[in-house]
Amino acid sequence: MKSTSPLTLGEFIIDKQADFQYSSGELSRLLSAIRLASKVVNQQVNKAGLVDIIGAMGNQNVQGEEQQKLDVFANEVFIAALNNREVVCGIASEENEDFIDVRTGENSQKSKYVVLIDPLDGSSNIDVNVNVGTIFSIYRRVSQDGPVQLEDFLQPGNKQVAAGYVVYGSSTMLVYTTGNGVNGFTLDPALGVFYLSHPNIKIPTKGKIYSINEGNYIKFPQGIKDYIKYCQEEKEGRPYTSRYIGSLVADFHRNMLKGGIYIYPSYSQSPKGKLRLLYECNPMGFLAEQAGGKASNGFQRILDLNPVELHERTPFVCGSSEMVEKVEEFMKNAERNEKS
Ligand code: AHM
Ligand code: MG
Repeated sequence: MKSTSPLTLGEFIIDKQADFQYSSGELSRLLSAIRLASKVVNQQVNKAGLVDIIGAMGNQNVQGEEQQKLDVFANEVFIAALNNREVVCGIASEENEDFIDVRTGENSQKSKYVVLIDPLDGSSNIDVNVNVGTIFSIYRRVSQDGPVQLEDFLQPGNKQVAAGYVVYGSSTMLVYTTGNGVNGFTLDPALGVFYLSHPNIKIPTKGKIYSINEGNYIKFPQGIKDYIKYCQEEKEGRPYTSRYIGSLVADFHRNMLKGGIYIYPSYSQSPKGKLRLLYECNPMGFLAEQAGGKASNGFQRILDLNPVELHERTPFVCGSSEMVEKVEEFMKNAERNEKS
């Protein structure tokens, strides 16, 4: 008799292992390590208001931004989980200046995978009890044996083997792809088990939500200003609804389920925007495409960009395919008008 009990993430990972030809189970073990680390971080995020773990530590991360205690904690937990279980040969984190060679044990020396993580994205939201998230991106190393090299991490997003995020929200979810669609799992906090709650997620081709920090309007490129005005016009099903949490994971998650667009454009002081290509945009871009959506820098597909440094930034437009195409149209028109 077929079981009617919900599928757990652990069971799902094992079931899907067969999708990979010649799979050694290494990717499954890697995903299991991420699952474990996310539960540990989830516990602390939930306790953020209770224990004295929040608040600025007084040091800054490599981007010169203030680091919160929970960022440090999440960073350590993810690195330790991946390292101790010997499931990767290298890790790069948004919180660390350099990548880490983790080939300490026999298995990690043999491992072919590297992981890039943003351990706690949207961390300025912690103090006010608003959603935060973890983002991860997995590649096969390109260098041969021996210590991992920078080139193992500087791969275009279209080479990702898997990517996903954890959203620590009103409930905690882990959403990931291995290139065969997107699946979402909700954590039962009493049992500490993730259950498959959102199988084969598809982002609607069109939506009614636009998510952008409109306070920076004056600094945006003309194409983005024009698109915002378009969203606000009373015409053909518009105006759209504006929703911006300021937590990429949460904004992306909502837009993926409901249909919408997330934009972090370039702005006058920062021609490459704010978000990091490797830790934020590539994994979200991979998920968006796997759910039937799109991700762009306004002109080009995010996943085709060739990274030149670990912490590089890029403008980011991501979500429902028709909405992303519309932004690209506005960007192209504005560029054409500026030239003429
Ligand atoms: P972080 O990695 O330092 O937390 O920054 C990334 C976050 C995103 O989650 C969010 O969408 C964006 O920064 C918000 O930035 P802003 O406050 O400039 O709108
Ligand atoms: Mg981040």
